Amino acid sequence: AEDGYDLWLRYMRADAATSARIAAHGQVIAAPGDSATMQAARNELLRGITGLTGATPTLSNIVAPGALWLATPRTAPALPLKLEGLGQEGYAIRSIRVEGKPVTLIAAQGEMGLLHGAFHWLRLAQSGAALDAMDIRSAPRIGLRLLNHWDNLDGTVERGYSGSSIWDWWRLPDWKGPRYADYARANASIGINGTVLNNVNAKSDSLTAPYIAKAAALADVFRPYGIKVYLSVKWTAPMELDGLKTADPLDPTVAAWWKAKADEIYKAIPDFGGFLVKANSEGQPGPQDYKRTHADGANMLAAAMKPHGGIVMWRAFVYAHDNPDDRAKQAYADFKPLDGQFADNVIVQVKNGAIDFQPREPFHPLFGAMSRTPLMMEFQITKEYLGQSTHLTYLGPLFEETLKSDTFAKGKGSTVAKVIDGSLDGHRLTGIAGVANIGTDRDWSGSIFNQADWYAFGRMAWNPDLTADAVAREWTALTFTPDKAVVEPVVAMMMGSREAAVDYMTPLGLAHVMDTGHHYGPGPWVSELARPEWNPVYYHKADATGIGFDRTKSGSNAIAQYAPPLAKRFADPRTTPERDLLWFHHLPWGYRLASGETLWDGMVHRYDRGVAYVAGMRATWEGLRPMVDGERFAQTQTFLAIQQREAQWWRDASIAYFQSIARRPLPAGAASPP
Ligand code: GCW
Repeated sequence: AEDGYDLWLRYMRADAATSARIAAHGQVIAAPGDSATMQAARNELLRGITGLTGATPTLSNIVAPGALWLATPRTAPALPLKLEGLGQEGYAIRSIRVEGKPVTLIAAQGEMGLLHGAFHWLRLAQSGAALDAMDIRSAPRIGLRLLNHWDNLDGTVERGYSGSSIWDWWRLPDWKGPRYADYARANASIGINGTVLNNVNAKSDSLTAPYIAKAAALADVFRPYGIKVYLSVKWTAPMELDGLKTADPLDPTVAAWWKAKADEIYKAIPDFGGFLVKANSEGQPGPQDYKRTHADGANMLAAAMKPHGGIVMWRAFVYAHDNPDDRAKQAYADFKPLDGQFADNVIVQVKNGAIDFQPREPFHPLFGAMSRTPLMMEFQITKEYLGQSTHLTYLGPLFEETLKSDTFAKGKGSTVAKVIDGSLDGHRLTGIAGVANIGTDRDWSGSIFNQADWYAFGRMAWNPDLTADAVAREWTALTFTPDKAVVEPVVAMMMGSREAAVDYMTPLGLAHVMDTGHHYGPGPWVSELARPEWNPVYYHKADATGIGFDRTKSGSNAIAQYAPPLAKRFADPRTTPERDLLWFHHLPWGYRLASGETLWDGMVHRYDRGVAYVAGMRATWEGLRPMVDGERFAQTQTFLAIQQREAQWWRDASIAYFQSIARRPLPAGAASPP
């Protein structure tokens, strides 16, 4: 449909050649088995092949020529390929011959692997790829690949820009609308295997019997697709729900309460995933209120989960007290000393960016610093600081940049990806979370292009080595058409779009200059808020002498939280990557950038460059009018116009404000002043 509801699973009628190819390899589906997962795999193949070719394939238990054959060692004991190392979710796809006739075998150790393999095959079919001579093996590199919904029980979504929560709490558990299964299909198609249903700013109600029953109903819908349900919990729930006098994690009555609660949940949801906890952060209660540590708190919950195989994801996004010095240092200060103290079913969830999901931050210094603790990555898919629903700012490059960042924890090549996939320190509990951008909008994500961020998160969670470019290509082919005339320009737009947002919002390592509360437009002048680290002026520190946050020895010395080779690099503005310059240094307005221009002139040029990029995207999109259907064309066209207006607003407001401090003229060639 043209409204975006089908996401990247559109299965529109393919051109004659592609359609013939798909039919040749998928006119018979041999996928024996009655389980709900096998039904899901068969139904998806039926839906996909029928949509793409216009002809419905036949289902068969016999492997006929031209068949797609889905098999596990249980249904086919003598499979002609090795499945070792693929785990329960991985799969192999291979073109083979059965009695001399071509057959496509999708094989896996278990049915969940077959479902993922079916989605992979459909992805190739839909994007017009060759379907003969296939030889693919794929298994996820990261164990927990989760969405975090910041959905409140009243139907609102914190930092949600695409309507209300898709969880219809009021009519659950009885009414399970079709959207839930479509949500599960979309997630399974990109390898997501779990979802935290409610906001980390949690309400105790989510742990009451009625809500457990509602969560159980959702878990029932998601189970065939391999998606487990998790809940965010509020630290003081035992006090709020059952009148306990304390929430001290070392108090036996508190531990007993959580144990009973865990037992109750597992009775309703036998494969419940576990808890996510935001504690002692932004006003949320936590173990520190009782003079206990984050480890004391996490381990107490972990003990309640343990008998059931559940886990605890404990967030490291903490800033509970004033940080007159440097808020970026607190997570490391609180957590690094706890390395080695967490139970084996606890994983610490570290936000991408020591401040907060900025358009650009250097990787969080906790990655690489806690070798005895499994750490999971928390990305934000919803674009709180990147233009929210309307700006086209593809997040693939942001994810890739962070995952590829080298922590130097164990020498060169100790990338963030290797920290979180467990390979650097030999952890078996591994995970990655994305704060969802999903809501009740027809297109789920607030815009067609925001769907790409959900897609990219899933694909890169499965394989953190995928490039943003490759993922954008896939997504564009599936979402619009495999036609190069569309794919090339759209991918080109997407790939530069995040850098453009950095340019017009926070060039050269600036951060957190968005206006207060909503975080939408510019507000670098804001200075009057109660806590120092709520104010943008705290982050850019612009004054008559220069601009930037000194995180070297002469400043907060946050650089000391990085491994020595990096700390050394960041100590000197000359060896600091220019993209992070003002994150680490306070520099004179006349400081010379690598280009030879002054810092002030370079800032202005970047603001201008960001605006110009958006103008370029608009022009590119106009050229695609004949090739994109009306509704999706019009939405993007309008949103790009909004983005251009707002990039200009960002540029004008930022320059006017900083110029009032720097007292320097605009450089030659700059766009004229507002
Ligand atoms: O990014 C900030 C948001 C808050 C959010 C918090 C967090 C859920 O502005 O809305 O609260 O981070 O991640 O806990």
